[in-house]
Order: sequence, then C-alpha cells, then structure tokens
Amino acid sequence: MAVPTGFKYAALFKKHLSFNPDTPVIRYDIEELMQFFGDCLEMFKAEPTLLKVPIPVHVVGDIHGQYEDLHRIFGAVLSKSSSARFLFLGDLVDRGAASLQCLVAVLVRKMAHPNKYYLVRGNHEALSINVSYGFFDELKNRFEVQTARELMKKIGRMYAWIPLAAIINKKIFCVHGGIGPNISCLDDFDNVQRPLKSTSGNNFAQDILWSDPKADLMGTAPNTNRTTSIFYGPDEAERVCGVLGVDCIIRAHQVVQKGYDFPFHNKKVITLFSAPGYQTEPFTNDGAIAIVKNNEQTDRMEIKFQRFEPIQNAFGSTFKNMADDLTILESTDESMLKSEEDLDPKKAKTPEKPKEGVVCQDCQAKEAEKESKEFEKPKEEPKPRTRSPRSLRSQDSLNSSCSR
Ligand SMILES: [Mn+2]
Repeated sequence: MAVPTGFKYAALFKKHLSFNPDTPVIRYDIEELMQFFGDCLEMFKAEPTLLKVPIPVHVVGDIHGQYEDLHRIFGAVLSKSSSARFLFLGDLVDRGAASLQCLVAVLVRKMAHPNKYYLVRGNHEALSINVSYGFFDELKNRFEVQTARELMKKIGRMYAWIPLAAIINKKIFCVHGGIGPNISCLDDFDNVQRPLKSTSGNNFAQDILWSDPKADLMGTAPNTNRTTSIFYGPDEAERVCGVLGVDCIIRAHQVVQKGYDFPFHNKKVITLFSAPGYQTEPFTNDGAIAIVKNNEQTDRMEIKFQRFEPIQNAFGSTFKNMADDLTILESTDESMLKSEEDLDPKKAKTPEKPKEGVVCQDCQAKEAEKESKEFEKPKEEPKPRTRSPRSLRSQDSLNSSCSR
C-alpha cells in the first residue's frame, strides 16, 4: 500500500518497503523512533478496547520477531490486492531476531492507514516479558544500554494502550490467547481501564492474552502449562460465542503444525500461528494466515487459510535463505464457516500441546532480577491463579454493567 502524501513517517515507511534480505538490518534514527512510538501511543489511545473490523480482512497470528516472514506475508497479500486489510493478533515481538523491525513495520503501516491495519495485544506486548524473551536484548545490541532502556520504556507505555480484542463483521471474535469466565457481554470491554501496564492483576484481560483451549475440558481450569490464566473447554467457547453474538473465535498464542488448527470438535475456536519454522524443534511448522471475506456465490462469510513454509531454520538464522515468494501450500474453501463437514477430525480431537510461551518461572525470575536495576518496575510476572474459575466468576462478575 502506498505511502500517503505528507505522511509524517514516510521515510520510515519507505525503509520497510525497500527492504532487501541481503542487508536485513534496517537502520533507524533513535530520535525518530522515540517520537514514533509516542505517536503510536496516541493512536491506540483513540481506539476502543474492542475493535470493530470490516471484511475482507487478512488475519495474522504470532510473528515473534521473524521479520522476513512478515515481509513475505505483506508481499504475497499486497501483490494481489494493494489495499488489503490486516488484523494482527499480537506477539509481534520476542524470540525471533528482529522484533523491533516487526513492530515498526506493522505500526508504521497502521499509522499511515489506520483503517487498513489493526492490532490487538498479545502477552508479549509487555515490557516485563520483553526483558526475558529477547526484545530488550535486541535493543541493547542495537543501541547504547541507556538508550535501549529509554526506548524499551517508551514502547512499554505504548503497549498499555493497545486494544485487547476485535470483532470481524460482528461475527468473529478475535484475541491473542482466548476467553475466560469474566466475559459476559460486549459491553465488558468498555469497562476495561486503559492504560493497562500489566494485565496480571486483571483476570478479564489476563485470560484474553494468556489462556489456551483444552479439548477434554468442561468449563475452565487453571492453566498448568503457563502457570497463569486458564484453560477453557469447548462448552466455554460456546458460551462466550453466545453472549457475544458471534459464530466463532480466532486466536493465536500456540504453535500448530499447519499454521492453523481447530482445537475443538465444535469448531468454535481457530488457532492461527504465522511464524513458520518457529524456534521450537523440529522447526518444521508452517505459518498460516486467515482470510475472512464474503463469498459472493453463497453470500456467506467464509474463512480461508493460506499456509506458507518455513525458510530453513529460523532460529538464530532468521535472515538467511529468504525465499523469493510466499509459497502457498493451500488455499481452498475447506473451512466455510457454519459448514458441517469435518475438516480434520484427528486434529480436532487431539490438539497440539502448546510449545510457545510456557513460562519457566525460575528463568523468568532470574532474568527479571538481573534486569531489575535497569527498570523502575521490571518484574510484572503473571501470578498463578489460586482461586477456582467458578469462584472467579462470582467474585469478578461484570454482569451488572451489561446492557444485555
Ligand atoms: Mn502468546
């Protein structure tokens, strides 16, 4: 998409448009970056906590600092439709080698075309997590330590305003992690107080950013893999779809082999992961994006997936072996919303165990301690949930504020 005339950050935008994998590091002016993230904060502040996104739209899951893959996605989509709309489900940063570039690439497009690019917050859009999972180290490699610290804090303040969720065409609820027992109606989102520096004290937001589906579960249970937030079962997904008046939920947050997956047999939830060859052995997962649009023949909204292969082993060598084009392995109508056909029954019954973001509390605590001198309040770890989900529901109920 073109750089708008008179756009304040045209030069920054053009650096990304002319990206060349042979010289993969994009150089930035620190003064410009500081101003840029400040302006991004103001932009997010003006957006609601729950975004309303029209169709058609390309939904993108975790990117995790894999800049070349993000570049491939933009290239493949925009070469077909230069005015395509995007919704990113968060976790742009950490783990991969180029978090800063991924963040700037998405945000500069968002600043230029606010109604074509949307972003909801992931659990890695948090300063306390960036300190332990790569982004802050990357900044320290790029800049002087003091500069890196200032920039990280600036970015952290911006994170606090990023919207938490989106609804596509009133029918598809989109978040990074998932859902929780505190979701009782659409109006709940208006009651979330931003800025939300950390979500760990706010179960409503914490579940949206951190929770995972669990196929053999009824209701919700403490999330023992992440030691924070919850697992939710297919019945809980049904319930939330019901109270929000949507057909299904698209979320990211877990690496899945095909890049997309249906963790529940009722297909109420879709997992989307857009970082191919993600840094968990054996580095073979595809990435996928979801395209939500109206099928003109049937006049129904449909979701289509495009998968793309990993380029070599992205871990530690993200900038090598760039493929010329996005390799589309699959682009079919196989997942029509409301369709009764069973796409992949085996997958539906046995979802992949999460490999991403399973927080090692020990490592995290050590890292946070190490960095604690460098930040005012660096340690904002998610706290394990001790109360049962049932008691949470009654104690934290937001029903009274709902209009329906
Ligand atoms: Mn995540």
